[in-house]
Amino acid sequence: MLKKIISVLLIFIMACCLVCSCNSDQTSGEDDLIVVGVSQVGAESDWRIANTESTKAVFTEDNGYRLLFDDAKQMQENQFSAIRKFIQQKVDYIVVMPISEEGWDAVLKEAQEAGIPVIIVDRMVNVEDDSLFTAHVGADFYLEGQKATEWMTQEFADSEEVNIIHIQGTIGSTAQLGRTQALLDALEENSNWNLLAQFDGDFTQAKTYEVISDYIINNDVRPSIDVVYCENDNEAFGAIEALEKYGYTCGEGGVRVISFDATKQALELCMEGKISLEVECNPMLGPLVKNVIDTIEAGGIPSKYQYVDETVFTPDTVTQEIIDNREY
Ligand code: GYE
Repeated sequence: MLKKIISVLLIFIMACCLVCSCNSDQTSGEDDLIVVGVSQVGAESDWRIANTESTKAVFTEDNGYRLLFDDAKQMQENQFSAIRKFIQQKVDYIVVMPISEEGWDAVLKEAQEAGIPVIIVDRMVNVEDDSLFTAHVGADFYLEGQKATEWMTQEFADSEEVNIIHIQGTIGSTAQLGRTQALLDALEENSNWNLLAQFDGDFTQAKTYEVISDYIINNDVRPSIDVVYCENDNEAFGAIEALEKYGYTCGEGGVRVISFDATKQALELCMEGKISLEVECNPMLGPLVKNVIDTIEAGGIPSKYQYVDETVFTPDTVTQEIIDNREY
């Protein structure tokens, strides 16, 4: 009888162990790695590619992590599905680079109920309850825009009129909202600035090339353009390509192209004088995100909002050394 009870108990214990190991799925497992699910925007720009590389470089097995990476291909619905899958997989942390600010309450609530800390990276989310995320690591996009408009104010201090074309980034993303708002505020303050046209360039070279080309072709009178305010470098590449194709020169004495990000390729164009102002936006956020997780793992509380320091470059200030040392 005793033998029978012991063997039944043994079978029961073995069955429990089996169930536990199946349930643990991607999480702790046998290897004790910290499992991080990352939902990335897409691969729309050089900035984004650098941001992805910076994230992948820190969350390695050698550093003690297992990375589950999902590329949302610029569709926020894909981000929601990826996050729901991470919750099912019982990851330890969720990292999200949100496409646009709106629509996050429900899915972040699900992560909170599952007890998984969420770290928002790069752009922000607009949620009713900010306990839905643990920390935000990114940039102050309005401040970036202000740096650009301050430069314009100085540069065009003696101009009677300033004709501006505005190429926006992905509509509803924090980077677009901040950079756009700074320009709109400056337009209010400078009555001699004219907004000739405003287009959605979706942060891509191809779309920007298309909208600027169409604008030039569809105008009966050749437009006189002083500034093209592009909300990222890939838009600036598309703008320069289109402007040059239709006979404009870019730089001093021609169209002043303003851009954000300051990637290596853009800094080269800045040194050549074709981009008149580069407002830096740092994509190398991986180490900061890792710090947030390491702080939590060590029992600490990371600071809720972390902004990176950023500078500006003009053809006069950018040097070959800066370009050579650029990681992205
Ligand atoms: O400027 C752009 C990218 O959100 C800061 O997204 C980011 C922006 C960046 O596609 O190049």
